[in-house]
Amino acid sequence: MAYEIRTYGDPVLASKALEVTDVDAKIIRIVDQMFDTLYDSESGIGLAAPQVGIQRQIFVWDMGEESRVILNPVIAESDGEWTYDEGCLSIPGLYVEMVRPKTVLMKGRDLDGNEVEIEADELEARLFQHELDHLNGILMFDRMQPEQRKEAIAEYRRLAEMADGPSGPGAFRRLRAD
Ligand code: QAP
Ligand code: CO
Repeated sequence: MAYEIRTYGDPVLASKALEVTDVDAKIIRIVDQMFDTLYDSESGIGLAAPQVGIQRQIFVWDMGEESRVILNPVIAESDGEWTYDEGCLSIPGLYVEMVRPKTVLMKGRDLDGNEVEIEADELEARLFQHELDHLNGILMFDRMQPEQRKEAIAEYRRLAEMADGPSGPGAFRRLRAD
């Protein structure tokens, strides 16, 4: 069963996720439901647990090849610069050009509890950095300069209003976002 995706303004998106200490049945179930949520979403390629209201260091991704999951990820190394129009399932409709490192080395654990190391560049490296930010309560807005941030939030509010109408779920977001 899919979870509901939390959107900008929901306090869980600004909170830090806790480490996963053991991979029990509950964690497996959460991961399964995160995949259901990712595949139900329109064109999502990555999803972090806080985006579905769960404060655990877990994210899932699928760039069209296979379903992947990582627990307790850290970025051990990063290098270069790459510009990309970044989007987020929790900020639907908004894409903002952001510069971040081009290549990363991510370390974490898989569902068997084994250590994993993944080297990535460009889109996949961007996905890892973006999802890792979610686990630290960081959204794209937090990575912008004050001017760009003000504009991006205003633009997102316009989009949310168009999507939901003035008394729809967007009203909640507008209140929380202040
Ligand atoms: C994170 O993002 C990411 O606005 C994953 O209306 C960011 O899956 C990976 C999405 C940058 C690589 C580069 C966004 C879907 C999906 C939207 C996503 C939308 C519908 C975003
Ligand atoms: Co996101």
